Amino acid sequence: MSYEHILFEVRDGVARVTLNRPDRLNSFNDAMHAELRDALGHVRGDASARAMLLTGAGRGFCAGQDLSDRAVAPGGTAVDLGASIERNYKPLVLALRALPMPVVCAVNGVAAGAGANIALACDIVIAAKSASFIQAFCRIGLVPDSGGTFFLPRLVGTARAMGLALTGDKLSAEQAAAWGLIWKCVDDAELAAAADALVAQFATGPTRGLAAIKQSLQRSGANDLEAQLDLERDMQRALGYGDDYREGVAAFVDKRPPRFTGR
Ligand code: T3D
Repeated sequence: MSYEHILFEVRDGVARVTLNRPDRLNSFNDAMHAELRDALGHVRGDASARAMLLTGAGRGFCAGQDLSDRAVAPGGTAVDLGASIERNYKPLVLALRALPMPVVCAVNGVAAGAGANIALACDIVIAAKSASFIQAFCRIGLVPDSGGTFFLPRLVGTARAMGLALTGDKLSAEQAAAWGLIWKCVDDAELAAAADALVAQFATGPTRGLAAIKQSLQRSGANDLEAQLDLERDMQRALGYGDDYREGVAAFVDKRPPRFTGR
């Protein structure tokens, strides 16, 4: 499949996906969803990909659903938004969460509506100082989707989640970092280098171990302590038989940097 609305490459162990409809602030139409789904399928099936970077082209990260596809003439039939979620947004969020590698989101500008929550579905979010997060749904009579009602209260607590979702106020990247909504906020000029450094670190890291960290943290919200201790035991057992653990220990003992293969 050739891509028109995203840029995609896998290089040096890193899959790079750039949302690329800058004149529409990279808002989603069906075609961009289909391309992104296809690209994520490639990432999942490409053993050379050990980390992923998601970002946006131009001045915005993503403004959510392309609303020009949603205007209904008086008397016209409304679009079934549930079908849109089922076909596009839900599989996208689940695919990002399930990728067996760290997914870094570099938020280069405004992230609004589903754009904000797709960023939050990634494992690590770094944002440029000029970026912002807007739960824009309430402004058009909708509920936060793409996991917004799941991620927001878990990341920032109910009070802040309610405030963001009910007002649709713009949250600056600096405030988002201060609240713990995202990992880090950096100067605009430093965003690309900071994101590159992170994905390069992950792409040479113990991939199976990093994937297990991601999965175990994702599952901790639904588990009680004993179930989570069991999960940690099972993951540790599996990882303990892996090449990367052996290499990590050998490198420590030899006082040299490890050479992880991702196995
Ligand atoms: O529908 C379903 O399938 C259900 C799922 C829904 C998921 C959702 O995401 S619903 C929420 C949709 N998104 C929004 O409500 C956000 C709409 N956009 C904005 O509120 C503002 O654009 C921003 C706050 C994001 C940025 O504001 P600003 O002032 O920096 O830029 P702008 O001038 O508003 O936008 C620049 C251009 O992008 C502009 O086009 P123009 O005038 O230059 O030709 C604007 O129309 C376009 N644009 C921005 N967002 C969207 C968009 N075009 C289509 N859809 C958009 N979402």
